[in-house]
Parts: sequence; C-alpha cells; structure tokens
Amino acid sequence: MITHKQFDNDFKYIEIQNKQAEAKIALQGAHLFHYKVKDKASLLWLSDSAYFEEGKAIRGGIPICFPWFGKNKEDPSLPQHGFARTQLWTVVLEEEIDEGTTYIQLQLKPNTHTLTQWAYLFDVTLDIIIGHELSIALSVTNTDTKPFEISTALHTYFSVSDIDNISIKGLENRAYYDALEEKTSIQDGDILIQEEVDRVYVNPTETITLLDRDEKISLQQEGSNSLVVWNPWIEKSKQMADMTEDGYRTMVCLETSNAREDARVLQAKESHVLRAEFKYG
Ligand code: TA6
Repeated sequence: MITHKQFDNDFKYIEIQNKQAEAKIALQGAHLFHYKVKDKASLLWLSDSAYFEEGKAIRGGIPICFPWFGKNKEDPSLPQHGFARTQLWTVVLEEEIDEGTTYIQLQLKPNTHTLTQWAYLFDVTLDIIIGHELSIALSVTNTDTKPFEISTALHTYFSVSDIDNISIKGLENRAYYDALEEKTSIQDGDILIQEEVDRVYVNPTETITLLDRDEKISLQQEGSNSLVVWNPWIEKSKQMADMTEDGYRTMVCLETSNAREDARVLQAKESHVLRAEFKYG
C-alpha cells in the first residue's frame, strides 16, 4: 500500500507498506526517513528531535547530498551538503511491483533557488525500491551545455543497538582522509567507534558489513569509490539542536558517496548513477 500523508504543518511524505517491509519518504529531499523489514528493528536511525519542517534537513534516514558534499569549495557560505535535501522533489512513479516490493521514483529539476546557488541545468532522479532489501539510486544527468562537477552522498544513518556493540568490515588497509585531523591514514583492521569519527575512505571493497551483536547488515555500492564514516560523539552532538544528548550512541553513518577526489565531472548529456543496496546477512 502506498499512502500520501502529511504532518500538521503540511510537511508531506509517502508511507509504504508491503508484505516484506515498511518505509516513509519525505517529498522534501526525497528523504527516506524510515525503513523497516518485517520482524527486524528499524534499519535507519532517526533523531528523536529531528525537524520535519520546510527548509530544514531531517537528522536521520538517508539525506541526499547534491550537488556538493560537505562545504561548497567556491563559496563555503552556501548550505552544507548542497540543496537537494531541502528542496521539494516530485513523485514521478509509484508502483507495487509485487506483494513485497514497492518502487518509488522522485525527481528534482533546476529552479530559481538551485540556479542561484549552482548555475547549471540538471536532471536528477532518485529510485527507491522497498522490499526485503532496500535499493536507492541517485541518477544525475547534465542537461546543460557545459560540464559540471558533482560531489554527492547517500548520507545513510544506520540505527544500532549501542555504538559499543558494532564493528565495520570491508575497509581494512584502506586509506582514509580524516576530516578531524586533516590528514590521511591507513585503516588497521575493523572499524570500531570509540570517539568522534569523520572520515572519507578511498577505494572501499564492494561490500561493507556492519556487525551489531548477532545482526549483520551488508551495504553494496555502485558508482562510488569513497565511503564516509561519521559519528559526532558527545561534544559535536551537543552543538546540534536536532540531536539528543545520547543520540550518538545508537547511530553510525556509512555514506555511499562521491566525496573529495571521488567527485565526478559530467560533460553535457553525460549521466552518473550512485547506488546503494542494503540487506541483512
Ligand atoms: O558526512 C559527515 C559530515 O559531513 C560531517 O562532517 C558532519 O558534520 C555531517 O556530515 C552532518 O552534516 P549536517 O550538515 O547534516 O549537520
């Protein structure tokens, strides 16, 4: 079942329920903010104090960072992570493929707001498949006559039982840029989170595994050669109005991205697809 809903303040979202899973997608940002497989806990973390308000990004789920990830290189005063997550997207397709699989496609087109911040014409779609597995694909086409560079991310917040219970596999011996230390290091073994972490890993293996006690979640990526790992820990959390004091203990971001050197240049008419697939086991 696909139902169009809204909160009291008119903030619109789509609710999906099928035999395998349930999900919620906000039209602002094409933001998947809930996904849960039957008989499992929620896969995605959502802050208890997240904003569902026009113009404010939702803290949790899968924010879409486009056309730049992090700070804008030319103008750092522009909103962090680009405008896609606070723009209203249009639903293009919604289809119940079978009893356990639902397909939603949303689209973002340039408008006066996007053109003021980024003077390019583009066609962006987000394909989301909700079932026993979750698939999300961001497709960007350059519809302008000049090339442009994009740096993007599917900024996925995973919900975890407790930060002390998790380990992340698939990044052993990989180089990463540490945004806190502002230097490059090599990953030694599995990743454990015991402090603030903000890193861009280069050349991750095709499948990244998040182990949380007995639960194993696999993340497969396509069109990406970088993976961001982020946890704000204690002090950074206090600075965020939409993060509760102990929220950092039950989340970790593993972000399928085209970050830093993995930014892509698209010539006129060229397209790029960034895809992430999530499954248990
Ligand atoms: O992906 C990691 C990161 O870029 C961090 O540096 C961090 O501050 C974060 O994303 C969250 O950004 P936001 O703009 O949503 O507060």
